[in-house]
Amino acid sequence: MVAGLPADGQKTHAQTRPATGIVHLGLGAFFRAFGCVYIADAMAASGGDWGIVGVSLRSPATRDALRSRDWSYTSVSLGPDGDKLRDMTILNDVLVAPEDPAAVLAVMADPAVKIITLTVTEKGYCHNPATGALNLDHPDIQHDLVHGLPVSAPGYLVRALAMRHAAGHAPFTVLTCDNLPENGKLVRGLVLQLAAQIDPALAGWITAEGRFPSTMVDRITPATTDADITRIATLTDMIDAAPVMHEPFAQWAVEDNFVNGERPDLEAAGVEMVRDVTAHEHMKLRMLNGTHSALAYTGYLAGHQTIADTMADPVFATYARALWAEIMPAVTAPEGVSLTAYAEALFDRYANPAIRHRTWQIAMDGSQKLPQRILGTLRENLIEGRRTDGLCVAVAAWMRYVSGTDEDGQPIDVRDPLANRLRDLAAGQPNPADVVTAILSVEDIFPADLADQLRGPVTKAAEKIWSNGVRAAVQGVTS
Ligand code: CS2
Repeated sequence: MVAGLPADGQKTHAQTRPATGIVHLGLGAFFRAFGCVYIADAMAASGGDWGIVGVSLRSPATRDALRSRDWSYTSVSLGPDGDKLRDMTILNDVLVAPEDPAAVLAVMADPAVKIITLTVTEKGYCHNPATGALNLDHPDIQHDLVHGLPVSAPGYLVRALAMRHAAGHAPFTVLTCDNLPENGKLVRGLVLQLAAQIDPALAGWITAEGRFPSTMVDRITPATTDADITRIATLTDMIDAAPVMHEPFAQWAVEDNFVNGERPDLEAAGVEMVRDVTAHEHMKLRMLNGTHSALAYTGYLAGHQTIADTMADPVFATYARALWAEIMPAVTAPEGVSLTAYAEALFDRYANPAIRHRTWQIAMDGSQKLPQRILGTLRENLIEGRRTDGLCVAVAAWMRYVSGTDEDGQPIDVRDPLANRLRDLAAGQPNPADVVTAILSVEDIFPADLADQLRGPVTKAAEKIWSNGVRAAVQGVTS
């Protein structure tokens, strides 16, 4: 078996590739398991030149892994009736931005490119998670304000739009696929804020001509492991260093608002094209991502490796149901959707034992995730006098998690842009109430009025966790 050479001697797919119409920023597993699949289906149904150039904004690892198969990779759906493998040939090239930022700008500025898709994770937008405004003090934004060759995602968008403006080309559509509330509106605001600092005329042009549809994206896609690579090699008799593993389920809702209406035939691939995606987004962020984060912090602290392991523990299965009961009153169902059925489906998706989605992976970047996943629901439930105990246990468990030591006294590898600050705030506090007060003072996460309201109930949950353990605290939450 030789890397890059299929055992049966098939040709690579260079000859059959569609021309590039999309540049994707942030080429992780998720977009390759999700957007690439939908876009390939759209082209299979209706044609079009929607090949994709992927860009990694930081590490060369994905590019290096994909290179040996000439950017093709296997997408593996892990269902109850076994694995379904599909060879994906939609990527035309993969660039690593820090190696050659000018090459990235050049392809983004190419008028044949109509859409820039993004999955750069919450922190990649360099915004303040509590307010949604661009963080002008962020080192990457500071850099991008003065240098023509950017480092941040907003920087790439603005500099490439400037090149298109200067050349008299239409702008591209910016299609963000990150789990942020009203993500299109958010990224539009960030791009306009940065553009206004660089060139007010550019900002005016983007305001008039730019399009930033919001989207709701959903497919559970754990990070690929070495064991996955070995297993897929055995199944295919071919070494693929970059397969993607995902659940069978996928849902994509997109606002139909593209520059000159130019886009793949997404409907043909099953995408819901809608006028306003807010209801879908809120439902997904609060009911899926909110409970995912809650189960990640509590499950991790209770010693569970994956979400499926966590759900196999009856105490946590009951907790998950209690969380959905708590969250549902703060969600307006999209037309034709039953929230109860949505929650039931989530239960089954989480319990899928073939999906090894590590609690540690989901626990990353909590400071960037909590506001839209959990705090919005809490705020509304507090105002309406509804239950908040399940989500307060989740917030307290996150505080315990970011303090950096687990319930056995072992260090936790906390990955979060605010990790050091949060750990220092927690360190040396004499009791859980003080940890809660210290962490609630971080206004990038907790606006002051919300912090005041949360202090009492989160302290109560923290006291339970610190004295009896997270399992007991979770057990105390019943719907
Ligand atoms: C997860 C998401 O890692 C996380 O924070 O909650 O990646 C989640 O799996 C997806 O949003 C599902 O669509």
